[in-house]
Amino acid sequence: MREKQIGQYFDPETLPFHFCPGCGHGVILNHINSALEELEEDPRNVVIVSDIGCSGLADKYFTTNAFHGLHGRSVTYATGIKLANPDLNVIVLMGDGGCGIGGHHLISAARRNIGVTVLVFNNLNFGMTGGQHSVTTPEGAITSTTKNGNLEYPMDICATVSANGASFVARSTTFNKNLTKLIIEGITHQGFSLVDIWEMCTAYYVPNNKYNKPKLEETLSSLNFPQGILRKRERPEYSLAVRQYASDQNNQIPFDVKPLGSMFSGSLSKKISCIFAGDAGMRIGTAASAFSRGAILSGLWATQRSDYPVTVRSGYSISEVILSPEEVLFTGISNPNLMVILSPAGLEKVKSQLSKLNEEDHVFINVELLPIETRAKVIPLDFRKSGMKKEYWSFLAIAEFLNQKELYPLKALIAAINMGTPFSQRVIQAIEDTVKIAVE
Ligand SMILES: Cc1ncc(C[n+]2csc(CCOP(=O)(O)OP(=O)(O)O)c2C)c(N)n1
Ligand code: SF4
Ligand SMILES: [Mg+2]
Repeated sequence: MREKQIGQYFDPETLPFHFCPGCGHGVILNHINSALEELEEDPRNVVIVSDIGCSGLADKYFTTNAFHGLHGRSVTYATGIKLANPDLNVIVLMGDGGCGIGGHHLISAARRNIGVTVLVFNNLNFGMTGGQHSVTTPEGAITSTTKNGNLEYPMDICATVSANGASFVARSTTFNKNLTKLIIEGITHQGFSLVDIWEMCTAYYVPNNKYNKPKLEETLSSLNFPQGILRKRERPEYSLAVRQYASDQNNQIPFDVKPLGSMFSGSLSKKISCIFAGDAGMRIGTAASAFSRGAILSGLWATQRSDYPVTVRSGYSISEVILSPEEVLFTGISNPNLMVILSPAGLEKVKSQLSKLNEEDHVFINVELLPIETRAKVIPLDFRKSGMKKEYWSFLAIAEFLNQKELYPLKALIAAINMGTPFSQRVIQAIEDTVKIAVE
């Protein structure tokens, strides 16, 4: 483990790097830290978007905002974040593997000239998964997937984004003393900026190729890949251009999210954790969203997490909702208080949670799924009485629940439903009237 430099942007509790000894990733992180310190950026204004791989472990060392998603997609998340709030300083940390897997995202970001900074941790192989060759592995290089030497020509990341409109492009190695300065230039540039940083994977690429600093420099010059600032030009930055366009058209920006106001008053005094379980196509997620929005409109806090199999139109659909009079800082549910179960697939998926419920908790369940074993109060619901299609059952169940438990007014749920996809008046009326579906 390397000694880690402690700065304003690293966790003050000294979290040591978990990279292999001599790995270039730590060197780059220290330069990023120095760059942010020199810029005196407010950490709350910085978002580090990390990719996957050893380089993807980097965000946890920073005391900034962070987003960690799928391999190769970091640039897409960064684009969304910057579009939503152009004032944020969005920095993507991705490996050469991520550049290959998400190559087209990189090109699109460059074309758009979205104002994010991409720092490529280019160690010429997939470090985390065992040193396989990547898009930047030089010809002839030995990796675990090119035992007799790589036959492919390496991708020139800088030339690729440059040719596609990037407005700041630079290349460096971790041995460059001025790397901090280069990163600062990238961060302060208004449009899309990328710094391709060549470095050492001491676990795989270095031993496989008897690699060292002179060899790295030699590779760069034999490929005719220059170092330093390779492109700097002015082009309209995308998130600002979108806003300019919208204002010229007298339009609202579609992704300018406005917070929901508080129009009703809720009577919830402590946190309640709810699980909705049904089939795909039963609008479980939509109903859970309306339930959450209704709570927010009633002055409460709400979080929602959804789960469904890869197949969107078949199998289970689950939504977990937490409502609270106070801010919810953890969105997971270990012990639910309320379960709404509508279908066999939904029941199968959440069955193990039933034993965690206590006497004061509730299960609102399709009567056809009984019997179940639980200590909670079971309220059987007979949806056949409503004459409504399955896709509206979860709304009816929520209305019934609100009617019995009075967490917040039914009017708030209706207002929340009306904010989403319009329903037929008949359905709204059924929810409003809380069609009696509970079995007496
Ligand atoms: C879509 C996808 N494909 C493959 C993987 C498996 N995977 C995890 S890390 C990794 C290699 C990462 O290499 P790189 O981006 O160069 O980062 P490094 O580990 O070298 O820092 C791969 C292929 C994955 N997580 N997701
Ligand atoms: S496997 Fe390679 S990239 Fe990963 S920490 Fe070790 S040296 Fe660094
Ligand atoms: Mg790599």
